[in-house]
Amino acid sequence: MRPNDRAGSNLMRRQELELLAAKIRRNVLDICMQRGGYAGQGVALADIAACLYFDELRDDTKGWFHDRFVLSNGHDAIMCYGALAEHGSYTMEELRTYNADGTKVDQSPIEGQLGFEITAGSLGQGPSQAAGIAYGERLKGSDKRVYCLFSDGELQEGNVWEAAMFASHHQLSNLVYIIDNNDLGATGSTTDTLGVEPVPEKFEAFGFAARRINGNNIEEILNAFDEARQIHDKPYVLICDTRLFVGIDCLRAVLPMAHYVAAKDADWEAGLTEINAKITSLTNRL
Ligand SMILES: Cc1ncc(C[n+]2csc(CCOP(=O)(O)OP(=O)(O)O)c2C)c(N)n1
Ligand SMILES: [Mg+2]
Repeated sequence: MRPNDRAGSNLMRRQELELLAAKIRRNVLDICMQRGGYAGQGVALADIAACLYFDELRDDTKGWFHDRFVLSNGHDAIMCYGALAEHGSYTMEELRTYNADGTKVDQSPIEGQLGFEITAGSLGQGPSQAAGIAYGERLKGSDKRVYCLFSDGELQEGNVWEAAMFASHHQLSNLVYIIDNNDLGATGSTTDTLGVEPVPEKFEAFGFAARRINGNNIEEILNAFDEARQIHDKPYVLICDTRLFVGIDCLRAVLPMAHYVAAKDADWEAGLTEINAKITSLTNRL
């Protein structure tokens, strides 16, 4: 699907994406309830994933994407798995081996695994690699756009700021950084451990066009991607404010706001019941 090519109104486009986001949330729970995983991030990022995979990234002729997506914070692979299941490039059966011994569905993916451009897990690497890829695409004269998701925890890594300097110096307008700005790192709030704010102003000072949005508002996400495509002389950064488990209220109410959450079977079941009801009501609305 190409951006803005969808038949129907903007309202229809938004409603379809809301349904896809709900299905991604369901897939994330289904995958994580087997033996744990980064469900809080996957659920929170579902709206961004729906807009990215099903609206913004253009298709190629082989059933894959023309544009390139670089995941930097490997643990957010769960968001990609949830979306790629809807895309049809992974089956749920395969994905349910996530986090199992010997699985090919790693919690932090490796380069070459379907859907993943780089080996992620050592944080802070994606923004530089994505900037290099964007620079390379431009040297080749290609029109491919490069999108890189990384986290507020990664903003604490110096490498990210070297990449920002490089991207801006080379006016890489084919590069879009997407930041999961959830005020959370490995051991607690980034505000408390090593503050990263004000994020937009910092990137603007490095020469980026920056937009801060609610990462769970589909309209705001689509508008930002539209805006990014209109900019031709600098890279773009989309700062998405999110919080773990947004979109599944019962899990938000009972689970701790922590980098890795161990939920009980009853929590997973309650989350699935809530999201399945939402999927039914969003389907009926279309
Ligand atoms: C280079 C590097 N340093 C430290 C770590 C250990 N680590 C794993 S997760 C994490 C916190 C990451 O913050 P963020 O990605 O914002 O976490 P989230 O909000 O998704 O829970 C850290 C420091 C790492 N993986 N890589
Ligand atoms: Mg974080």
